[in-house]
Amino acid sequence: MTASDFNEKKRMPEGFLWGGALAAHQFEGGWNAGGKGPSVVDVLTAGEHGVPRRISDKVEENEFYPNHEAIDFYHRYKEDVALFAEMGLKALRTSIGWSRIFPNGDEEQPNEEGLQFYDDLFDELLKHGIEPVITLSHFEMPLHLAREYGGFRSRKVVNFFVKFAEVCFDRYKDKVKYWMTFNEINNKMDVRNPLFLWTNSGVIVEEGENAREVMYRAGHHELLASALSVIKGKAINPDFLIGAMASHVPIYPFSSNPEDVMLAEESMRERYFFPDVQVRGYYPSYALKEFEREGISIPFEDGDAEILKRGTVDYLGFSYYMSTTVKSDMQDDTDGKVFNGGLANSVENPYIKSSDWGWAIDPTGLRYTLNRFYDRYQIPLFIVENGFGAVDNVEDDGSIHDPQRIDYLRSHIEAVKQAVLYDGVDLMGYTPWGIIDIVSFTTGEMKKRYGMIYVDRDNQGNGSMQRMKKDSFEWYRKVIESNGEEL
Ligand code: BGP
Repeated sequence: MTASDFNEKKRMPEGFLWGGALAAHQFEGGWNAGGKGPSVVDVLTAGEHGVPRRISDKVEENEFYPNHEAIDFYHRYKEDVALFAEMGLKALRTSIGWSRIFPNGDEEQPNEEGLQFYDDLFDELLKHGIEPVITLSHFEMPLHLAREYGGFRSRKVVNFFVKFAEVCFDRYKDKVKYWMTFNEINNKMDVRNPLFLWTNSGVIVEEGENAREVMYRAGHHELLASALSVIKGKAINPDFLIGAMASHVPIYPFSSNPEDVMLAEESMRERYFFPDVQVRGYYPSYALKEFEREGISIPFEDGDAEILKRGTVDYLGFSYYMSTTVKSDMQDDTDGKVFNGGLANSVENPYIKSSDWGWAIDPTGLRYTLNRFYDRYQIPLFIVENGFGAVDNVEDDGSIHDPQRIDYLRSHIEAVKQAVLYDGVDLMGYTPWGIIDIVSFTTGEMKKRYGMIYVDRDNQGNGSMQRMKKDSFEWYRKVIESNGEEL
C-alpha cells in the first residue's frame, strides 16, 4: 500500500474540522459602522496583479478603498451564515476587527457595539453548529496605534494588544474555543514588500533604517504580545486552544547540488523563525547568529525570555498556497530568470504549473509541509488557509463553473489525507481560504476569487452584492458530508 491509496474511499478522523476561512477586513465591510475606528488596512488603495496597493496617509475623499464595504457581511451575516450552514461547515475561521473593539486602540474601555456584533455572529454560527475559529489580529491594527505609537515599534502596543485579547477572551469564553494570535506573523520577513510590515505591525521603514532590524524589533514585541495573550487566555479558560499562525511556502532546492540543498535550508528560516519562537518558546540559534553578524539589536528586557517560554501555543495554524524553488548559481540553464516566489534566488519549478496570478500549484508541497511541521514541532497542526484565486464567470443561466478550483482543492485534500492517514500527522482541521468571494489582500481585487459562493461585485465596487453558488459549493458540501471520502 502506498500514500496514494489514501486519496479516496477513506474518511478523515471523526471530529475533523472541515470549514472555511475569512478575515474581517476582507469581507465584513462596515469599515466605520457601529463605532469602528479606521484600521491599517482601511487606508490601502486598490491595486491589481502587478500593480501594488498604496498605503495612503489618510482616507482620501475621491479614492476607492476596497475594504471599506468589501462584501457587506456586516449587514448580511445571517444570510451568509445560512449559506455556510447549507454547505455543512463544521468551523468558520474569521477575525475580530481590533478597531471594532478598540477604535483607536488605546482607549480604557472597549466599544460595546463592536463586542455585540461578534456576540451576534458567534451566536448565529453556533446556532448552526459551526465552531468559530478566531484570529485576534488579521492585519487589522487600529490606524491610531500605527500613526501615534509607531505600531509594534513601541512596547506600549504590546499592552494594548494584550488588553484587546483579554477583553475578547473574557467576553467570548463560552462561545469560542479555538483562537490564533496574529495572522501570518512571519510574512513581514519579506521586508521588500512594505505591505506586510504595515499590515502586520503598523510599521513603515524610514529612510536609512535597517529594514530587517526594524522588522525583528517589531517582531519581538509581537512575539511578546502573542505569548502574554496565551498566558492570559489560558487563565481565563484553560480549555482554550490558542495557536500561532504562519504563512508557509516550502522552499525546494532546484537540484541535488548540495549548494542548492543548503540554500533551500537556509531560506526556510524565513518561514520558521516566528513559529519556532511561538511553539518552542525561545529564539533559535540561527537567528541569534544573524543578529550578531548584522549588528541587529533586539529590545529584549528582563523577564522576556520567561514570558516567551511560558506563552507557547497549543497548535500551529498555517496558510499554504504554493511552493517555491531556489538555485544557488543563477547563471546556468535557468538563464537567471527570477521567479516571483517572493525570495531572492527563486526560480520557476519546471515540474509544476502556476495560477493566473503566478502562484505555483503544488499539492504534494502541502503533504511535505505537514510532515516538516509535524516533525519539527510535534504539536497539532491546523490548515487555516488554502485556496485557488481565479477569475469566475456567471453563465447566462446563472450557473458558475469552477472546475479549476475543484481540481486544486481536491488534489490538496488528497495530500492532506495522505499526511494524516499514511504519514500520521496530527491535523485538527482544514479551512479553505475565502469560502465566499472576498477582497484579495495583496491586490485589493474582487476579480481574484477564492469562494465557493460567488458575490456580484467587481474591482471598482460595482454590483448587486448578490450571492450565488458555484459548482464547488455542492462539491465541497459532499466532501464534508462524507468526511473526506467523496472527493
Ligand atoms: C494570505 C492572507 C489572507 C489572504 C491570502 C490570499 O496572506 O492571510 O488574508 O488574503 O493571503 O492572498 P490574496 O488575497 O492576496 O490572494
